[in-house]
Amino acid sequence: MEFPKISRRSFLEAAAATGAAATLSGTITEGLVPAAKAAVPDAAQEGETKIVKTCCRACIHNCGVLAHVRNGRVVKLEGNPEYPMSKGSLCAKALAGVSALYHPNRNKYPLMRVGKRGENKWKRISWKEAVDIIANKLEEVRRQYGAESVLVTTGGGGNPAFRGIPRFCNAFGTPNWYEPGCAQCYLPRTLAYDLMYGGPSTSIADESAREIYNPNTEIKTLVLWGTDASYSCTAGGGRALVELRAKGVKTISIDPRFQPDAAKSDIWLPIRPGTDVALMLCWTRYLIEKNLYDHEFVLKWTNLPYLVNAETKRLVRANELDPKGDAKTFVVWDAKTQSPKAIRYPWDDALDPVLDGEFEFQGVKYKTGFRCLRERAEPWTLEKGAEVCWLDPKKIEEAILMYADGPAGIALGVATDQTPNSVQAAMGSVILNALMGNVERPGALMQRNPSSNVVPAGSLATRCSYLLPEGQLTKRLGSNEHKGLLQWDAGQPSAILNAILTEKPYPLKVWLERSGNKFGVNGNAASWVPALEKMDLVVHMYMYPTSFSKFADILLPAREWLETNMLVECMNMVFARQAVAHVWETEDETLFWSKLVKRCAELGNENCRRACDPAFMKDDLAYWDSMEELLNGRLKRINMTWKELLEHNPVTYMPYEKWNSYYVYKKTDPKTGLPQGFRTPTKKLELYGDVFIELGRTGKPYALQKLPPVEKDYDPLPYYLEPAESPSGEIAKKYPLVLTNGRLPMYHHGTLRNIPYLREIYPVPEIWVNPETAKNYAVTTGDWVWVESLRGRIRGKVRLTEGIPPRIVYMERFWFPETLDTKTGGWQEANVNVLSKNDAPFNDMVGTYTLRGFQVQISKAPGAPEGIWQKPEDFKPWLPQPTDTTPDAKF
Ligand SMILES: Nc1nc2c(c(=O)[nH]1)N[C@H]1C(S)=C(S)[C@@H](COP(=O)(O)OP(=O)(O)OC[C@H]3O[C@@H](n4cnc5c(=O)[nH]c(N)nc54)[C@H](O)[C@@H]3O)O[C@H]1N2
Ligand SMILES: Nc1nc2c(c(=O)[nH]1)N[C@H]1C(S)=C(S)[C@@H](COP(=O)(O)OP(=O)(O)OC[C@H]3O[C@@H](n4cnc5c(=O)[nH]c(N)nc54)[C@H](O)[C@@H]3O)O[C@H]1N2
Ligand code: SF4
Ligand SMILES: [Mo]
Repeated sequence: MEFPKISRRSFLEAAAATGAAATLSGTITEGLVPAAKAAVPDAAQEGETKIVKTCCRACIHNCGVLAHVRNGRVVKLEGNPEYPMSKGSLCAKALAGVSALYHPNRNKYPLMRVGKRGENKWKRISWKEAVDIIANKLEEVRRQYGAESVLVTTGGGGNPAFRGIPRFCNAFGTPNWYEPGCAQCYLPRTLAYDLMYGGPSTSIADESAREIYNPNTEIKTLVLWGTDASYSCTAGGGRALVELRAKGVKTISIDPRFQPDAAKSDIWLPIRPGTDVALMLCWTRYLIEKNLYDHEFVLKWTNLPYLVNAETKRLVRANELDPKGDAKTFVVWDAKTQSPKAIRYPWDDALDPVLDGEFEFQGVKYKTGFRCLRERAEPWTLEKGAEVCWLDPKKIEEAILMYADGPAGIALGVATDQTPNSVQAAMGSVILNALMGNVERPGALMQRNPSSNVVPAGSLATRCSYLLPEGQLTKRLGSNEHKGLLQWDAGQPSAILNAILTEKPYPLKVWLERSGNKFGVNGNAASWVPALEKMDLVVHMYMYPTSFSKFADILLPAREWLETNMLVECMNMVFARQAVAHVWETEDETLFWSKLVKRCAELGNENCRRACDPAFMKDDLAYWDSMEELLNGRLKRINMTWKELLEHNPVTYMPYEKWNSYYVYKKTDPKTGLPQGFRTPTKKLELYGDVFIELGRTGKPYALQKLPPVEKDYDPLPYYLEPAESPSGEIAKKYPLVLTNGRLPMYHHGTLRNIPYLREIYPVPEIWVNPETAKNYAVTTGDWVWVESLRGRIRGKVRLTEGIPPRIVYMERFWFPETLDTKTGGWQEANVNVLSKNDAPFNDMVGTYTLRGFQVQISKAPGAPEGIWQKPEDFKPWLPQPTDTTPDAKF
């Protein structure tokens, strides 16, 4: 097996030969962005070097950084050893920060289109003008078509102030925003863990999974289920895994791709993409059948002994047995009296609850939650699991037995979020963690920790959901059917797309987008082109022009992470990400949304006026004059100001021992004198998901108003859904291979393809093909092939490897910023999202579509796409350049 070879020497030699200091030619986007003006001399060699503590944001983590600054320019980056997760490590994406900051193709000033759309003719405008023009248009369409005709979008992973978008929408009055992650990333897991547990999910890459960073952890086995932390959380989780393995912790990798964490694992299960829930049900069945589960924990701390009405599928409550009974008390089957009995929380020694049973009482049929789960898992023998998942039954069994030897934990990654079976996989992982009692004990991944609350869910301020005007919630596109979206206040991309195209149930007129290249990250990217063309106004806020900018009417220059001030909470500490430099007229987007709310208020938007009113908003204000005002407001929670934080950066807000608390559910609730339990309706783990039925019928616990019920109740237990395009279906005759994707360590989603050093490591997207598969197509390593799905055709460069099983191929998203000047703008040539699918079936609860696990065919292509750069010297025009430093913009 071969992996990409990393050699920097060839590039450096090439750069030296041509003169490492870049020229000022603006060849790539000439016209789109004015050429750079060399107002500041390039990094002077003399002068004192200051070291400034800040935090990285080249991916969704925030690893601590020490920035070396000389004569006002960042000249070097290294890791800050104080950051408890990365401990001084940085990955290639972070080190690219200098190249990104001083990239010649930054968006430098607010620009307004003067030619036709896509003609690439712009005039420079001020920030004040930009805000004024946008606010006027917003108010115009709000009056004419309603606030819901405004769509706002952002990036999921990369956006450091993620909640700024829903906050803006709630203040302005539109229910319609989306980001391409959400139901395709993280929401399925946040939803299942929140409803079933009341705590965070167990992911390493997008949640903290703090137990893996505990130097004294008791964990014995770690299951990496659809996650490759060494690629997706390189400097933090990837680094921690190295230490854990060195200490003897066993790891299991469930992943079709032989990535570094699979290579280092004790057991690798190369699962068929999109079949994870089948494997989870198979594990569940085995643990129950072989009596390996933690009987005591399941009986006392999950809702599985509670009775379910076999007809309504709802948990039985005490007031159903006896009108005087309490609606918040649940019912068990008592073996002593052979009758249903209300059981007081947390336990009643007078009763002898049956865990697994089916009963009839006064003409009503009941089953315990446990019986319902057992029946659901019943068909999933090792053999059946192996057949569906393309695995070896003996290997599956070996993996289950290794997992059963705890304390252990299942870290569920994003892979399962990218098929319509998404929430069910997250439910399955809660069940598997809980069946083994791997909850809040030392060594478990399911843990709850205190928080300073300075950055609610990683963002600088809350979503202010209560601001959305009455009646607007039911207009949110997609979230009436998929009520799990309410947890994030988000709409569903396909429903939004459909509304734009059909103008039903209403038209959308303005699109404000503040991330990179939506064509790189949205499913079935090409389907968005006609939607963009229908818009009256498109605003794109980003650090660089991308393929999306070609459709924009206004371009706004966003700051790179080295230019922003932000609060970062990591375990029991708060760090400051502080601006180390500032180039051109880039601005912090948080402030932009704030100023837009203010301007709309001035133009007569009553809702925006409320959002700016301190008397109404108290300490949840949606408008700030400066970033410092906002940061100071948040820092009140730890009695600090931004200036003070910078002096002490970082601060420890709680001693580690106190923060690192186990068994939170056993702590006494001062109000009741009883153990506080889990944050669920039963205070037990809701492994029988009555909560999901309630969500579908009412929108509870997320909707702030009662919503009409979904057509069909959500299923309270995980079920397996065969991929919509199945290799055993008709479609496989023409498209016989299953395509999937997964992270690359040198890029973050659509970003960083414009960084010379990173493109040298990985210049073009590889398609991994098993040698056995390759025989059918007569292709070998280095050949270019066409990759085609029902939705389109792209090219990829073959890597023959046994690191992907036969009948499966692997490829990542890719676009070529060097071809921005061409008609396509670089997104159509080699981007798996040209192939992926954004129509039904969707996940019932959150609306997930299919990004992984769909059918393709390959055939030999004549060569590489035209005009793309592949050789190190090609990337020369992107070397860091002298830049203009402009004072903060005036809105
Ligand atoms: N086929 C396929 N498609 C996928 C995925 C997949 O695995 N396969 N993954 C999905 C997932 S999990 C996700 S989360 C999405 C991600 O897709 P996106 O959410 O679009 O990607 P991000 O990179 O998170 O986009 C956010 C962008 O914001 C930029 N940014 C950072 N800071 C700032 C700032 O201060 N201001 C502005 N304006 N921009 C800033 C980042 O550089 C980044 O480019 O893609 C999804 N799409
Ligand atoms: N370098 C880098 N780091 C990132 C990001 C990035 O774009 N680049 N994005 C960030 C974001 S937003 C997210 S959500 C996280 C995601 O972080 P992870 O959850 O670790 O995500 P991936 O690497 O996308 O997917 C994990 C693995 O799933 C495998 N896989 C593919 N299909 C299947 C399947 O059907 N079943 C199973 N079990 N496995 C499958 C892939 O081969 C891949 O190795 O990473 C974050 N960190
Ligand atoms: S993993 Fe890499 S890119 Fe992500 S925050 Fe850490 S150093 Fe930066
Ligand atoms: Mo994500």
